[in-house]
Amino acid sequence: VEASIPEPQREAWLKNQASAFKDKEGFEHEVVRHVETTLARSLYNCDEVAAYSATALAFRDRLILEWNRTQQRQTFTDSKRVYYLSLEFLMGRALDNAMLNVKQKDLARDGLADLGFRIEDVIQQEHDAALGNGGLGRLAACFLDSLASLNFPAWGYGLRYRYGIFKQEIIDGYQVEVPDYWLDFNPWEFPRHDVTVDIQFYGSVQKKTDEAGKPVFHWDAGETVKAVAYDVPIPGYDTPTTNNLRLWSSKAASGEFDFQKFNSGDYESSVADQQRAETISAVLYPNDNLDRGKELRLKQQYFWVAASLYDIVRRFKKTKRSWKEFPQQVAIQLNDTHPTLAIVELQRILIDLEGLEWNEAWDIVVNTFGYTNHTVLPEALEKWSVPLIQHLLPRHLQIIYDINLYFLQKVEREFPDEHELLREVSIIEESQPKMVRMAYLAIVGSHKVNGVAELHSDLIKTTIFKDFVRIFGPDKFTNVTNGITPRRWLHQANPRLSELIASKTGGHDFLKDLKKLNQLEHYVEDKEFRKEWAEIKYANKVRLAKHIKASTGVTVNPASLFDVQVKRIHEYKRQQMNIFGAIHRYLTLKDLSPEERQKQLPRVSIFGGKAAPGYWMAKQIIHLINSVGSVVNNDKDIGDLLKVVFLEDYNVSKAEIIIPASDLSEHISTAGTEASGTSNMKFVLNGGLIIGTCDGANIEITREIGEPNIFLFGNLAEDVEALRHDHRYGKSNPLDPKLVRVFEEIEKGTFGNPQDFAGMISAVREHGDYYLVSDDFSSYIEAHAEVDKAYRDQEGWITKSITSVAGMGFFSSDRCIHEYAEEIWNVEPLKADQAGDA
Ligand code: GPW
Repeated sequence: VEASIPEPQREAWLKNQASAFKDKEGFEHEVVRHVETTLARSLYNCDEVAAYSATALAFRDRLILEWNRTQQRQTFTDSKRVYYLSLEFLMGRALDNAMLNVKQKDLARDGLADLGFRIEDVIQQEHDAALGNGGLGRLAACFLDSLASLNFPAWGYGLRYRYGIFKQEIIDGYQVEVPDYWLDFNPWEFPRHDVTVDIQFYGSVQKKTDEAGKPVFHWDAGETVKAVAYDVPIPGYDTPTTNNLRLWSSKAASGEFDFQKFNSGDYESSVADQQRAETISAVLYPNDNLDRGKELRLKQQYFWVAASLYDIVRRFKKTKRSWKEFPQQVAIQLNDTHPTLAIVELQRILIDLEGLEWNEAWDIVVNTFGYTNHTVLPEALEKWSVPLIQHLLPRHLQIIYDINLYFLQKVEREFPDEHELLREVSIIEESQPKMVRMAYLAIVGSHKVNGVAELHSDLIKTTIFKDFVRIFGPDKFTNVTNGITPRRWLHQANPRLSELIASKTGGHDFLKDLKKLNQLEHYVEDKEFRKEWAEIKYANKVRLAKHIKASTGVTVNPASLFDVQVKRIHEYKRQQMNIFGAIHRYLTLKDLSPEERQKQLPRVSIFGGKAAPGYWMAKQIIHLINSVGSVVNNDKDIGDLLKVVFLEDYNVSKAEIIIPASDLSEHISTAGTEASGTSNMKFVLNGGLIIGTCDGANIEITREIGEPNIFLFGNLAEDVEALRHDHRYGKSNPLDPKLVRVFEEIEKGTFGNPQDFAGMISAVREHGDYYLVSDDFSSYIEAHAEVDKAYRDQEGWITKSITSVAGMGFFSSDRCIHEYAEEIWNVEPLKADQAGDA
């Protein structure tokens, strides 16, 4: 490529190559230049927003240079690329992360100070990029950080939603949803108006025959929409790699709008066409762990998958390789079943557009894809109705039927007498209407299927996918326990703790090799170290207390035990059990004499999380938490002994304040329901202890940090089925009197109109207690008593805290990415010299 450019031109280019700022002066120069030119402002009207904007632009310029070099190197080395397809990327803020990853934060702090700004205030001006719901979206973001930090040639593909997850406001104790329009000013994306793909929908399929008499299928589109690429640079930590996250935005294929219609006076429909196209990428669906089967969602999925595959195939074709080499060049990971249509789309490209034989194409497809499952909850398993797919994607439905036919033929050959089995494993559910089971399609079309924690991966093999283990053999199924990036979740969120750890483990290498944390074991008894450790936690609690005061008006004492549950509100995550427990604590305190009361340990119960707008029970839980808060927080008998706060609009940037400040966090899902959980890892990495059930990654955390350092309680996954059965047939144990009293107090109206909370109570008492709150309540309360006891022994608590952090090396997302690379993708990172160090 380079040789094709004439020498004098090359010289002119190289002489004028852009370069990144190298020192504080260079940085200040860039900031002032952006303020004065890009933003058209000056010294006299540069507020914090403008300072943020200019700083972001200065860093963006820097990233894009690295981005360009990275893309050139990856093309030049022609190595296999990983493509991570996810409908959600919950990135949070980018500036702080960019400054830390390129190791220029100190320089930026000094430079901004010279210009009259505090870096913390500047960082705070950024709007979160909140293109995700919860754990699944944040996992994708952590994986991008690790892929770049490990020098893997990797791309993320997603949708550029105009509206991310809604902003949550709490008004009179109720959740109110406000749209999150975040694109007003976003310096982190690069529109690529030249990178577009036309995406078809609807229409019909014509079957013809070619010269050789072979049938060929032609899909005549009923509607075409344009996908436009927006690229977001993803810098690695202390690496030359800056990878790409490509987000697709939809617009009308015919340009602005239909002038024909416009000129003939039909303004409205010409605008309507344009708006219909733009609607596809307009909003993120705000459901976590729930499939609602909406047509627009299916349109989003196909739009994104088709644009991404077109892009991937186009890149592959430039290498001029034969099709059978495709899986040696391309690995595509499906983040849950949301991108499963990619399997069908690639098969369609290969047989309909490229003319490959079915079997040859299917081998390529299966060897290209890997599928990650993130849930066993039946209501979250995606199914699309056959009539809907028939209408929207007629050719794809035919291909799905063919995939199913060949698959069922294989099953019939191998299990000739098991007629039930065919119905059980069919990709098509024979219901009314018929439904396409996307998880089954994803399994059949991938070479590896993984769960996200050991228990979860075992569960999928023995429950929802057990027949597929028999059909494909156990080797197709594997586990990759989730992880988190220590860069954002320790170094960025908790800089003082990161410095302290660095001072004892030989610098910041632990951020790239988290197993190095185990060296902290040598300092467990070190007095100075322990003191500093405790001081850092306290300072983080002071910071959170300020935030609580500012956002809720409640004053909390930082010397109290901070007990935190922040995550999406869901019955399976059991925030209702937590608030019932808090009520129990309140009633117990009220029972005591004033003298006895003063001997109790002060606590703050901190909640945060969004409820899906249509999830009535989740909203009721939020309302109860707020109602309990307004009673407890104003009770003179109680004072500092108990505060209950609900922090509004929990998101990534708030997590960065909350997580480092927790003493105890709650991961209390019904055993077997939380696939992994990842905030559990973040809390422990920041020196907080956890109270939790034997569920998801809690089990592996226990193994790594040791039983004495975690407060486990509750029934086991293996007992859940029998307990539910007992509830259904009225054979359960009577309710714990403590829980009875909590219910009575709610029903008396102590926390406002009992009618408002009747559903939560009857779910437990009358409707089968599906999430086993009554079965786990006693042991939950006992575990909290253990927590109180342990916290009173501050020295013992600090020992647990340090020992736990020392054991957390396993939970880096870098370890996950290595496992995916080795077991599923068969890719290697670029070596240091290839990656650009040379
Ligand atoms: F239902 N998860 C999530 F599996 O955050 F698709 N949203 C979702 O819609 C789903 C899963 C889905 C979460 C799991 O609940 C959590 O346990 C896990 O740690 C996380 O995905 C990442 O694997």
